[in-house]
Amino acid sequence: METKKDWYKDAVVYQIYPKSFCDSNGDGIGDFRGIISKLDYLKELGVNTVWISPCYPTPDKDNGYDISDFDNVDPKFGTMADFEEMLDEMHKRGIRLLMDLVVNHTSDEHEWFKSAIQGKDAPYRDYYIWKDPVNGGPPNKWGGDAIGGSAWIYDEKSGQYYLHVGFHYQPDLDWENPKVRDEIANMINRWFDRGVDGFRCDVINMISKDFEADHPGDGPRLHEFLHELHERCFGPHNAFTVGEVWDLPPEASLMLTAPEREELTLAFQFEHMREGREKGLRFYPAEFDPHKFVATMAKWQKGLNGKGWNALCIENHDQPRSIDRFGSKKYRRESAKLLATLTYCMQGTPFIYEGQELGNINPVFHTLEESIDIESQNNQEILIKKFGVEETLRRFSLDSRDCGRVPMAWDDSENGGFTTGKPWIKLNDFYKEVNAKKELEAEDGVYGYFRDLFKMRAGNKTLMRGDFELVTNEGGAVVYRRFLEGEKDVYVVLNYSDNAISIPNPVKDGKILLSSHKREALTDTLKMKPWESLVIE
Ligand code: TEU
Ligand code: CA
Repeated sequence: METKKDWYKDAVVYQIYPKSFCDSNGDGIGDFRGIISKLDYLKELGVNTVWISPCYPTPDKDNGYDISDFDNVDPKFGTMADFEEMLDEMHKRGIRLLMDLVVNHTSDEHEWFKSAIQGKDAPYRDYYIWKDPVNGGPPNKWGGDAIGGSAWIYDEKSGQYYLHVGFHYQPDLDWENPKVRDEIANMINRWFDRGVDGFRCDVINMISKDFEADHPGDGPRLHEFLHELHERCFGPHNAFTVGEVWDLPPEASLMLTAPEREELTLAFQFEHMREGREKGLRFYPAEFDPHKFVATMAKWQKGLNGKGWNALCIENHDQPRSIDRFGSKKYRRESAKLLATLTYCMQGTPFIYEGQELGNINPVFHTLEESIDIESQNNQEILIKKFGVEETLRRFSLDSRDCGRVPMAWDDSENGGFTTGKPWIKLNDFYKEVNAKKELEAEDGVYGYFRDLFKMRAGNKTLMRGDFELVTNEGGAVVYRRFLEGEKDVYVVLNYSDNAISIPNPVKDGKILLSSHKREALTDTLKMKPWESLVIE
């Protein structure tokens, strides 16, 4: 597909978690043919790019983020021919595809690791990170996935430790080894040869490590390794890449993404996702302050302005639903619309997670077994010890990664139209109220508002390229301005609260571009209903 440079600035990205999106063959697992059946639904929404979470062969301990073969697709999703048909059907609709690049580690069932663990001289041994014991124990104090555990696993056979900064079944690849870098670069180019358009890069700042540092990641050769990938893979294919990196300030993020760096195109910033959690910690809810949330997003708008580009994201497969965290279940549709208007009218590339366009909300975990994700399992014991089972279940229903992984509901039929079989994970308890059919039919449905928002946005140069200025951010009132030389200013006016409030109209003789409450006229003082959104120029 012909792609102009900087096409990422015009992208509207929709993340598909393939296991939970749409099952076409009744095995209870989403698949490529299921995705093909929903491409018109995505096109109509205004999506022109899809990020698909990993669909490579995997033992599925981390739902595909533990890869056992980089060069194939997992048979549960279909055949390579099905994948290629899906990609072709996307391209026919002007939809590009970003694959999930998970190359900091492999599954411990990857053939490389199965060989490496055979002994010090085994083939592929040096593809992984092995260290001798230090003072009879792990080489350093890095923590692993089990709370309080080590990131190092002792291998009796060789008397050495190997590293996993992720979960225990995800041994880290040794990027210091040029053979590893060759393997990965060649694999990436094989996916480009199949026609994919770019990659979301999983925990990519972990690929370089300083073993003396307190934490893994952001090591001394990170930029060198990324620049090498740009030279060998991303640049020649004019690819769109977005890095998953945590806890970087804007200036550090720019070191990864400023165009002149020739490393990544964008990097997710997750600082705003920490609001409403004690020290940003999952499962430890705290008072949510909407104005702090907005202020953090505004900080990133300023931080990257003119030098980089934001990835605008409030949901993904690791996060609970944004309405539960940052919105209001009492005002479900209104708050879904407000959060979308707040986020996607800012400067950057929108990323929507499957179901967000429906105003989806968290399921309820009634038993500990229902939340199957390893992060829930790893934290279960300590949470029960601290808070008991009931409170642990409440916290799972607030913040487990499974909150966003229960299947998409397409209608209110059995299994929400996701599958005719037994779904691999529980359904959302609310699928009869929140499903695509209902949202498409409702005159105030969330899907229609997202569609109108993206259409309005795509036709407005100020929103697509303009700069950002926060005007008001208190007492429930949020007002920001987008501005571009030679174009009309655009104002986003939001009532981010449960109360009716008045906000001075920032535009004289303005025109309504978008209204969550189908407002027809503007007045000097805008009497805003709870969670009402307005876009004016
Ligand atoms: O996520 C890494 C990561 O940052 C999250 O796991 C986060 O640390 C955690 O959810 C905070 O509570 C990526 C993938 O998005 C995730 O799904 C994988 O499990 C992980 O890497 C390992 O590949
Ligand atoms: Ca299936």
